Amino acid sequence: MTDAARIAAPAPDPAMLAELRAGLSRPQKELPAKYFYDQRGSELFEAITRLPEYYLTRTEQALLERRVPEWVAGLRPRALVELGAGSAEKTRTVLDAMRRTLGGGTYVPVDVSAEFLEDVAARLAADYPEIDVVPVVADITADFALPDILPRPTLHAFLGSTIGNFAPDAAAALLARVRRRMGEGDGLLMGVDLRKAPAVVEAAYNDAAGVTAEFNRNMLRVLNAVAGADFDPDAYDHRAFYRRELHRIEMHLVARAAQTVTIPDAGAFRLRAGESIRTEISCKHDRASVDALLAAAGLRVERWETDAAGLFAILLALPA
Ligand code: AVJ
Repeated sequence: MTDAARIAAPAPDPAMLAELRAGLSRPQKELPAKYFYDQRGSELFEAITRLPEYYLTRTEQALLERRVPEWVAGLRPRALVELGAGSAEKTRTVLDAMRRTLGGGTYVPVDVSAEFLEDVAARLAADYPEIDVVPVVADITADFALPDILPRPTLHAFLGSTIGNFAPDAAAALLARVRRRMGEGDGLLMGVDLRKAPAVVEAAYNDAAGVTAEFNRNMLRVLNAVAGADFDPDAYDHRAFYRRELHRIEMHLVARAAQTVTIPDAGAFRLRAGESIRTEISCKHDRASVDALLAAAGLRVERWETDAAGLFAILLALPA
């Protein structure tokens, strides 16, 4: 293949095709949440974070502003590795504290959305001349490489309740991979969405302006672009509902009429009218469930902070 042809039509990665085929072959069809985040998906998520119903981001931001200065002053990290960095707005609180404590450091934002990550990294590098910004494009659900020489102590950050996208076993496995990179003196800063009245959670994932619905449908556009699928995004309704027994909200795309979807080299998949594809789970936690996840990963809570209404928590974890 010539370089020009490769750029025009990148061959879909076989592992991606296998993952899509497996997900669409289950009784409850499902697709991995990471496919929300192309440039447009990352922008739609940013819009979600500003919605009145989406309490998560602003609550977490206030908690970070309240506690990160003292937590960073205690740990004195020389590097920050952020998993699923997104727009990195909240990260500024941590970078400000690093700058104040040690005068600089290294920032490694890790994200699946390459384009978006480049923009964010360039903006942060301009705003923080004393910080080395080293972006890494990677899927945090797989094992990925970090720069060889990371200054220590290193603070790992996993904010925004992204841990909620993983069911408990997968969440513990992901945290265990983070733990394996950590040594004595390193820390993990994490944000978790807490259990609360289901109506409050459901409102956050069913906003009145319909931004979450567009974000959900965007996954089908992403898969059309990266896997050559032929989804008709307008043929699906957004649905999000809380499952009390599993302490999680699920997002689905519901086919309005019967659909046949073809993904070259992965197969043809049929949906009945009313059948859904699950696109995301967002697990909600409490102190006990967080303690259990961390313990399974070889970590323990050192600091824990929640807002007065008990909506959200941030925590600093250390090797157990
Ligand atoms: C970025 C995974 C934390 O689960 O709340 C927002 C993504 N989905 N609205 C979440 C999301 C629907 C978000 N996370």
